Amino acid sequence: AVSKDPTPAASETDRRFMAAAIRFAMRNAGRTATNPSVATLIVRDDGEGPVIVGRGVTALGGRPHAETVALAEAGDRARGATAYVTLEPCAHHGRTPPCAEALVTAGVARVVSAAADPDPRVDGKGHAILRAAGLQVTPRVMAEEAAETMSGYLNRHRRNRPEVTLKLAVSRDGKIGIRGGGQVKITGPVADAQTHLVRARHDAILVGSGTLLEDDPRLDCRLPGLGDRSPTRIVLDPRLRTEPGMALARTAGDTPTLIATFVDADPARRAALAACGVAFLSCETDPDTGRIALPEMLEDLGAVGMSSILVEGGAETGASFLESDLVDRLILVEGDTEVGPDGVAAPILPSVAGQRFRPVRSYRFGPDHWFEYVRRDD
Ligand code: AOF
Ligand code: ZN
Repeated sequence: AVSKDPTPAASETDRRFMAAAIRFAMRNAGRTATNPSVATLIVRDDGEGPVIVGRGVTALGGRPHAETVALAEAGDRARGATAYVTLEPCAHHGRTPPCAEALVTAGVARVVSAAADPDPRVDGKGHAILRAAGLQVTPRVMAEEAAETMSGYLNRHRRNRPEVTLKLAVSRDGKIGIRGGGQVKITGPVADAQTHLVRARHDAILVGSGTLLEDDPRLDCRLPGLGDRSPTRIVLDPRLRTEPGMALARTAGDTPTLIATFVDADPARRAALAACGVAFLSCETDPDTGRIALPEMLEDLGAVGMSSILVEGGAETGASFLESDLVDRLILVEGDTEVGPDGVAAPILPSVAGQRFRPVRSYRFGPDHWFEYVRRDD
């Protein structure tokens, strides 16, 4: 007797539905921490071609999981169906029983999955539960594309720290701002809207205290359709120069705000800011530079479940992440403006970024050029 192949190859149809699931997963990207945003499609074929009978994406805040939502929608029609999941179904008991068990109970016949789950509570155990119950499992279908949708989550498990994206708007003459502060407009409205979308997909936005003191920014993101959740705002402020009257402190009751500072920073200032709702992260000093020790700080942020941080300014902050080799992704937006001799030089330019980073995509937004890169070793 020939036993059934436990790992049937992926078909063109499989890839088509997985691609749809991966796009669907983006819907809640950045809003499911500490969980990744995962999508599930339940597909059945009653002889007239495959039909989606249930779909789910990880809910805001991380629960319920995608499978739970999709199975509820499919109901009885899940029996004998194929489930497309962008991440291996979980194997642990959380607020609900494991998703792998739920798929078995619902009578799903086959599971096609994309990314492997590095969470030690899962890590192969989800697929094992499915196989032990007699389901067919086809793993690693479009794994790379799925990994893109949860790169922060995967990074946190791999490197034990959040993924760091450095984003800089650079003028035609290589400047990111003007000395002494004051806002200079480098990019146009389309690129700026895209920046807000990128912010929304991160757990936190980080700036140095210099940027804060010069610009007094709010660093929130208000985009129609995305609700009113803004990522945590983090300020690198070793000597605690942030003042309680600044926009960031005044809005700390609405948007989580975290100041990374030295342990011995001014206790009175600290108390005043804490009264506004600001939280603190006590940091170690890098013995070489006298600055905040970034690897340790990131490890602490990873330990509280942060998966992705967008570093947005200024030049010195960007340079210190680059020098410490902590930049996993780089976004450079080249505007069609000139700042002139009073400008602050960008810590990295589009013309040389390709030497250190691998270009992955680029767009044109009106007059601006948007370039995205990832680490060479990824
Ligand atoms: C799934 N489907 O949609 C997601 C999964 O805190 P908990 O109990 O929600 O568990 C978090 C873990 O669940 C997370 O580390 C990852 O392993 C998995 N995420 N799993 O089956 C989903 N978001
Ligand atoms: Zn689950």
